[in-house]
Amino acid sequence: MQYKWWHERVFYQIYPRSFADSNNDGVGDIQGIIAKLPYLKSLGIGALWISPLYKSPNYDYGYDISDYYSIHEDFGTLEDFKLLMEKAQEADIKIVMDLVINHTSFKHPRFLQSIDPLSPFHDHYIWAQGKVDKKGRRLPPNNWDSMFTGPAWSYESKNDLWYLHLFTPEQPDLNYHNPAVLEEVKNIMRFWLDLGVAGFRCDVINFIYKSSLDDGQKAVYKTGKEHYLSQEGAHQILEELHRDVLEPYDAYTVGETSDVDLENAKTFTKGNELTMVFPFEHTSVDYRFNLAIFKRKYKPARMVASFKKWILNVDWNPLFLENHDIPRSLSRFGDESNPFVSATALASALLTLKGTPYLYQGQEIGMTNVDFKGIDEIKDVSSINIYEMLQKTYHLPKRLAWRFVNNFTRDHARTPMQWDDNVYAGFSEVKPWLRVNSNYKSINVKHQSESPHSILSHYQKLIALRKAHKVLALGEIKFLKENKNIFVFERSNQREKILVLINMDKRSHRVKTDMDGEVLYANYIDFKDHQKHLRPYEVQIIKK
Ligand code: ISL
Repeated sequence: MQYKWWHERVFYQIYPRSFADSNNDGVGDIQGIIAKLPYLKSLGIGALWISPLYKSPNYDYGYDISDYYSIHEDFGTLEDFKLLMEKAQEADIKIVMDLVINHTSFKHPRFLQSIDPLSPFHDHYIWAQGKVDKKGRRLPPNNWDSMFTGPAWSYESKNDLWYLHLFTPEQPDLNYHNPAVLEEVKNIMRFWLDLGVAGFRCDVINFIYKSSLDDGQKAVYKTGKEHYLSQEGAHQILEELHRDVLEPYDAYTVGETSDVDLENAKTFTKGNELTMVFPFEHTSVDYRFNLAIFKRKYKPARMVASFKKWILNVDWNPLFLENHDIPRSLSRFGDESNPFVSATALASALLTLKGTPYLYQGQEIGMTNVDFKGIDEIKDVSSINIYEMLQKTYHLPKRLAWRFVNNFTRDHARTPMQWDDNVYAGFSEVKPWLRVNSNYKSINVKHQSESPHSILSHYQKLIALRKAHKVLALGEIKFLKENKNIFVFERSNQREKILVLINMDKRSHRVKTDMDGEVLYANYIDFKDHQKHLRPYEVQIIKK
C-alpha cells in the first residue's frame, strides 16, 4: 500500500462560527482560527476540516451557500483566507474545505435566475409541475419529504412550478442531469485547490443524483430515498470529478455518505471516487429505530462491534465520534461523572485503531452536551422544525416535543469553544451567537493545559504516541478475542508490535490477553497492579 499524508495525520474539524472570535462580534472567524494555529499545532493536529466559510444567508449556518467563490463577511475576507493558508502551511497543517454541492442557497444568483423558465440556469435546479387534488388544491410533484420535515418541494408563484429541496426550502437541490452544473462544480473545486487547499469533505455526496422524480415508497422518514440515495449517477459524477479535478491535483476527499451500509460504502471508495467515507453506524448505536430523536440505552458492545466491522471490511476509514451535527461523545458514549477516564478511553480508540482520526473542536477537552432550558435557546433549523412538527403533526405537548429535540439537537455540538474561564469562555468578549455551555468555568482549554492529567494533555500524549510509533497509524490491525465491551487489538509491522486494551464500559472486565511489556500509555496512574482486569474505561497501550 502506498501511504499518503492522510494516513498519518490527525484531523480536527472546525465549526468556524463557534471556534474563536477575533473581532468580538459574537461569531468566530478566520483570524480567530489563525490565532489558534499554535494551539492546534501543539495538540499535534496535521489537517483541518473547516465547515463552510462561504457566503451564506445562514438558514442552515453555511450549508446554504450563495457564493462559492467568496468568504462570508462574518468570517473575514478572501485575504484572511489566504493568510490562513499561508500560516497553516508554515505550521504544516493541511486544510480541507467543506464542499456542499447537493444544493445551494435560494439566494444564489443562479437559483434566482432559474425561476425564469427561459433562463439558461432554469435547468440548473430541479423544477417540476405540481399536481392538483380532487378539490383543486395544489400538490407537490411527488410525495418525497425533506430531511428537515415537510415536503421536499416548494411552490413558486412566479413560474407556477415547484422546486426540489431535500433539506430546507432555502436549500434548492441542483440538477445533475445538466452537465453544466458539474462543470461549475469543477470550477469551484479548482478555485479552492488553486488557493492551496488539500481537498474536500463532501456534504451529503450520495444524495446528489436523482434517478427519477417518481413517488417514493411511503416511509416514516426520507420518503423518496430510493430515487436519490447512492444512485449509479452519483458514482459517475464522482468518477468524473476524480478524473478531471481530484486526480490532477492529487486532492483528498472524505464523503459524508448518509445511510450507506458497508457494501454500499465500499462502492464509493473502490475506484478512488472518494478517498474515504464517514461511517455513521457507530454514532447511531444509541438511536432507537435508527432515528436521532429517539434514544435508547447506549451499549458499548455495539460501538465496539461497529468499529470492528468497518475496520475489518473497508480498507481505510475516518475514525470519529463527533461532528457539528451530533451531540457530544462524552455525554453519549462516556460518563460525565467520570469524565477523565471515559474521555481518554474514547480518545484512545480514535487514536490507535486503524484509520484516520477526526477530532471535533472541544472534544479534546471533554466538552459535553448543553443544559439548554428550552427551544428559545436553539438556533439549529432542523431542531426548530422538528419541534414544530412534533406538535402540529403528532400533537405532542410542548414539553415532550422539547424532550425529543433535546435528545438530538445539533446545537449541543455548536456552542462556543471553551478557551478559558472568562465571561463567554474566552471565545468572545461579547454575547456569542449561541450561548456558552454553563460548565465552561471547569471545562476549558486554559485550565486543562495547566495540568498533565487533563483530558487535553492526554489527547496531546496520545497523538504524540501515534507519531512516535508509526505502527499505530500504519501497522496492521488484529483484534483479539475478549469481552465484547472492550477493544483488545494488536498493531504490528516488521519492526514493532503494540497491544492496545481499551475498556469502553463503565464496569470492570477481566481480560485473558497477556499484558506483559512496556506500558507506553495508561489512563490510570496505578496501572501496574491491575493486570488481568480492566477498570471502568481503563486503557493500556503496551509495547510487546
Ligand atoms: O440523512 C440524515 C440522517 O440519516 C441526515 O442526518 C443527513 O445526513 C445530514 O443532515 C446531512 O448533513 C449535512 O448536510 C446538511 C447540513 O445541515 C449538515 O450540517 C451537514 O453536515 C445539509 O447541507
